[in-house]
Amino acid sequence: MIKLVAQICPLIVTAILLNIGISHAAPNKNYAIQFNQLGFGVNGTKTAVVPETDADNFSVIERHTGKTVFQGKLSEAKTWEASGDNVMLAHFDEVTQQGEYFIKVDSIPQSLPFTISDERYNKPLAAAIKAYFYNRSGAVIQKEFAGQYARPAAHPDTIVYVHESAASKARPVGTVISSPKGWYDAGDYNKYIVNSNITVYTLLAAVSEQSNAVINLNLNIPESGNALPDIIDEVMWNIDWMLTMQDPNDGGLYHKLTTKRFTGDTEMPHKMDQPRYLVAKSTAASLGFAATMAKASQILAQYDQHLSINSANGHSYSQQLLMAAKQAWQWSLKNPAIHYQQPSDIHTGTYATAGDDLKDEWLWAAAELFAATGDSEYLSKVEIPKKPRNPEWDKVETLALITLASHSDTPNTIAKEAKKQLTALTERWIEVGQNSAYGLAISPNDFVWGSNSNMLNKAVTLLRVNQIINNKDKPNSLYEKHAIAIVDYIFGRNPMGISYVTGIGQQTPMHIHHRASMADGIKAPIPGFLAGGAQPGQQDAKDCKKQGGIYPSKQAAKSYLDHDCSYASNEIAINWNAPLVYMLAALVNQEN
Ligand SMILES: [Ca+2]
Ligand SMILES: [Ca+2]
Repeated sequence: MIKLVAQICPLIVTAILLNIGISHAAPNKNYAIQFNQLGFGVNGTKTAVVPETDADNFSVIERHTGKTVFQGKLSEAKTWEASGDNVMLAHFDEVTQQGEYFIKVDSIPQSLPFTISDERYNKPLAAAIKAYFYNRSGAVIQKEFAGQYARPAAHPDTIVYVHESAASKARPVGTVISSPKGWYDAGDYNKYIVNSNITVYTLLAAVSEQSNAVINLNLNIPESGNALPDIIDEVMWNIDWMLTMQDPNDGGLYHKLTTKRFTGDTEMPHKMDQPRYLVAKSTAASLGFAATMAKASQILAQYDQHLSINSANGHSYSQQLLMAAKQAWQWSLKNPAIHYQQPSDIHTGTYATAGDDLKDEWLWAAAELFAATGDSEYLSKVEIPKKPRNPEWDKVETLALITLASHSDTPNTIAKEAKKQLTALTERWIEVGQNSAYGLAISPNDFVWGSNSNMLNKAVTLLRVNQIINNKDKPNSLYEKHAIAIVDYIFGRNPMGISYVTGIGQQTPMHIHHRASMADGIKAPIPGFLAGGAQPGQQDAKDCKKQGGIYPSKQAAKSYLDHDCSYASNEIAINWNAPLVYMLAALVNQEN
């Protein structure tokens, strides 16, 4: 991350609309009627956004017969603060016949076609997980698994140098360490622990909470056909690397493994050979690692029979993870507030928590270690925050609250307060959604760097909190409605009229800021990546202008540029794809 700073043969129709790798045009402003480009589930909510018009009604028309199958009244026009647009909503839940349709409103060009069908999300889910495979460091990306995106192995990281900022008695400056595997963090080729923590954690939450959708998925990766679910194989590619980032001498975590500068803007990874360094230990990296490995130890325990045993002490893989978590916690107790500070000769991403009291990281590690061990000592100093926030790499208290509220052994007073705060947080979002012109629980201030992921984290949180505070058999439909509406936003119900995931949808990003996609000479970007999304900072606007990339608007929800110059709106990142995976898995479970 550069942030320094039909009854008409529905299967065929679906196959056409979901086809990965067909050529896509750039977003077309003529598609004024916006909706989820993957279509709608047979029994699901169906909403389209229509620009303000004098017309009162809209029609849903069957594409192949031209027959009007439904007529409805448009909602009253309202302004969406995030885009400045006046829009009306068209609801057509009543249309439940599988098929291909379009929407017609007088005086507005007819909409793109869409399908009504189930099983819309199976292929997108597999693609969103497979994206991690393409970002593997140290792996040959073979043709049989990657087709045209095959490439040689790169960044083996078997020779990595201890940077001055990370030097210790046992590992002085220049000590050579082997730190292989892991995923490239984003559009760049570096690897960062803080961002790996929330990414792995979120993917593991999907494995445990949406298991039916992901456990049997064949991702067509080298480990397909072994004894482990492919999603576990993929996540372990990064966990194995993360374990090498822990100093065995004291349990602390190095913050990152990077070159000194961002390199190779338009070079394939295997052309890069600049030296790489382990840089500075930090408390945020160590506590987040403790939380993530404690979670991983619980979820991977059921697979221990297929995983390696430590020959020195006989510990199973999951026991090794828990030990690593405890050692990171112990290091943090001795080093409670070491914020990452960028050394003067290092210029890669910071993931710095300066100005952050790390209370949320402490809470997260405590909650997960308690859940993994049952040892209430971890909760002795726990304070439940009054204003929990939407999860992000540097805001993790809500993840802790969900664990504390759902664990059966959590002391009553803590569980009760956690539930109370989670309820207050999510009810505020639902209120926004109920009053929104777009029908979305999205506020203008959600348009931060990586806004698409920010919104998907809201959706994930809505579903997870719904499971906790509402009866599992009778979930609160507003929680589900607004979680799903956010997925609609991602796939096209947005002012850009774009499906923000590469290769998935009818109008998709073609020029993501992702080095391999930029350098491989292939027109279509590597599929399954979520673009960062609109955000009004437009930090790259000057540089992009020189390259012919002009933002269409200063409005928050339109501050998106499908140009590879746009690291501020069109980069990809491992933590951004993770809540996408979670939501797609949840929807696969719902529709299949
Ligand atoms: Ca497998
Ligand atoms: Ca924090």
